Amino acid sequence: MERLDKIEQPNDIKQFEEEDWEPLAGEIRQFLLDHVSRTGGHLASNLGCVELTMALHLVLELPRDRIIWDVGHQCYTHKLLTGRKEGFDHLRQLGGMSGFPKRVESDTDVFETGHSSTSISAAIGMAKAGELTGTEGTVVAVIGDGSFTGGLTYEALNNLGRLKSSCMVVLNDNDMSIDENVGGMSNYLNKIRVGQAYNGVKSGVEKGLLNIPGIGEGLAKAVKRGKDSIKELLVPGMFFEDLGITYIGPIDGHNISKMVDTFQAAIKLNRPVVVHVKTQKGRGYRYAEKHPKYFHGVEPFDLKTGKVLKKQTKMTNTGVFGRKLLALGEQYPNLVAITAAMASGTGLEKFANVYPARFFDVGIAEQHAVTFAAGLASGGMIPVVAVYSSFLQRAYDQILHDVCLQGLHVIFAVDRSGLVGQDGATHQGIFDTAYLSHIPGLTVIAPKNRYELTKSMEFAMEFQGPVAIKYSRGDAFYGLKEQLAPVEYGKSEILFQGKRLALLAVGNMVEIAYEAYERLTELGFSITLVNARFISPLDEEMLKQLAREHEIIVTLEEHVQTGGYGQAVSAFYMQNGFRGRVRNIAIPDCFVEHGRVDALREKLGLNASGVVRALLEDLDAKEQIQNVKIKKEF
Ligand SMILES: Cc1ncc(C[n+]2csc(CCOP(=O)(O)OP(=O)(O)O)c2C)c(N)n1
Repeated sequence: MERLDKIEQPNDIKQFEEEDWEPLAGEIRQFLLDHVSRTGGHLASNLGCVELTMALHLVLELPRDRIIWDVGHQCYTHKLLTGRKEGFDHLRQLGGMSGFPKRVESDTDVFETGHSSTSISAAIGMAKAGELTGTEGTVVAVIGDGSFTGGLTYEALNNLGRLKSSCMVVLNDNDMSIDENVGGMSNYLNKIRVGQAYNGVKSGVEKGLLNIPGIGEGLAKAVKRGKDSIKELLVPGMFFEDLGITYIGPIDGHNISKMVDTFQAAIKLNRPVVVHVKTQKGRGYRYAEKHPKYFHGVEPFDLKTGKVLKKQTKMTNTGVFGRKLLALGEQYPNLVAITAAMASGTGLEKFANVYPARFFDVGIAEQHAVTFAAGLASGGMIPVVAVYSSFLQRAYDQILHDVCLQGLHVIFAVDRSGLVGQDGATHQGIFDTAYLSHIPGLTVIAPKNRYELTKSMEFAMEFQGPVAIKYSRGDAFYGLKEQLAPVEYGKSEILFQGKRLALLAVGNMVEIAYEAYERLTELGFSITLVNARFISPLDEEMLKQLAREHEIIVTLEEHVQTGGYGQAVSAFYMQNGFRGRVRNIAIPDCFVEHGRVDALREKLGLNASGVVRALLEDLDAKEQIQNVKIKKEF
């Protein structure tokens, strides 16, 4: 890696002559493949934007100029070009380098992202702040065509045309979201790319803009006037032009010199510009080119075969959900399924194949997905909205105002609830109880294992009102199969009856609680173990019963403390005069960084050892605590 090794800090790329650019791109690709195949991470998107990132780094002066990476999963080359090569050895591991832009890592990571479609809004804000404070520097938003389906993008474009701030939006169009990209805008971009007629016009427009030195506002206007005289449908990027944003493109996103020229010219315009760049997802690695979906985010894999090293032996919760939904689809002809660009991630692919007319991928548009579901429910359908917990955050008002206020029968399948691991703070699903459980009329269920997940889905289909079912990432829990009380509205489940201490666990934490229960039983303690199951409404009857029979109540959940199940239980006991002790084991109110879930749990005291220690403290079992310390691991 003779060239890449010479890059130690931002702007070092500028030392290379044009003939070195392509070989450097090759070295970067090789580096990414070597490392991501070992650590796992986002691969296909990063392979696709190597040249694009290089061109930006060649044109811009960092950190004076600022790049905002939409979603941020494609920032690996940016990290390499800003001197963070070593960080790739511990990419996405606890304490290691993040897979997303992080301000603490570098002053060239100017804005943190993870959820899509935020970059243009943030870029306009930065550009405006620059104008107001007299701070120099170009602001660039890099956004993919998938992220371009998110509503915030249009709010931003609408505002950009009006504010007229100098801001360059690079539309990185690889014709893919994670799955195939969908929707009218995707079709529109596609037409620009492939239409013969457009290309003729395009080259004229490009020449006009790019080949005349010192292009100014006047020229841009002249070009636009020229375009206005051509039928709108024949002009590339008319949509943007009409919003007051200059459109340039599409250009080849693997041709570095072309991009360098274009970016330079676009920046000189000193006004809002969209540069439409066409790239290939997975470029340079044949398996990723062929299966960009699979290589969007991957676990460690064998470079030679492209096969993931760790075999999935058990079914995931997502798989259980997907399979059950398929069965319910047959039983309920009015069941419809909705995803916001995560058909494979949420396990809806099977349903989509069998019931294409009842499946809707709305793009990265969680807010629309929820209100669209509200409309479907009003029209007599039973919509199931399958969304990751952290992405559903942005649809809070739609859940409250459009679904729950009207008591509509919409089912929210809240996937990736709890810690998700290596994607880090933006993706951890640790706020959902807080943003869901206080909404009047919304029933919130957290099933303990795979069997209960399917039973909860059956319950939700029959329940006349909004229901959210939350379940975690990764392997489904197969244990406690025999303990399966029928899912009854608002009822928790007492799994084992003991005395003195009752442990109430939520969802995926029942597995951990069960492990802790078994350890304590081995140590001679008899405690009560409860599966909370319903987070909202609380099972007040059961809480009262537990209070009569126990001195200590402990709640356990993979969720932040504030707004969690534990806090609701504590509040209930306080208001009802419980004289015993209540302890909440939860995540402190903080953002949880990246790392493997087991490592994060250990750190947060949310694994079986941590829970046992906490319970022994509550039981005042000093001697055993010593043992736990010495043994460390159970
Ligand atoms: C609000 C939100 N919903 C869903 C996602 C999950 N997600 C991550 S990347 C991605 C696809 C983005 O596609 P695109 O912007 O075209 O980038 P590409 O990966 O193709 O380069 C999706 C849906 C997200 N990050 N944020």
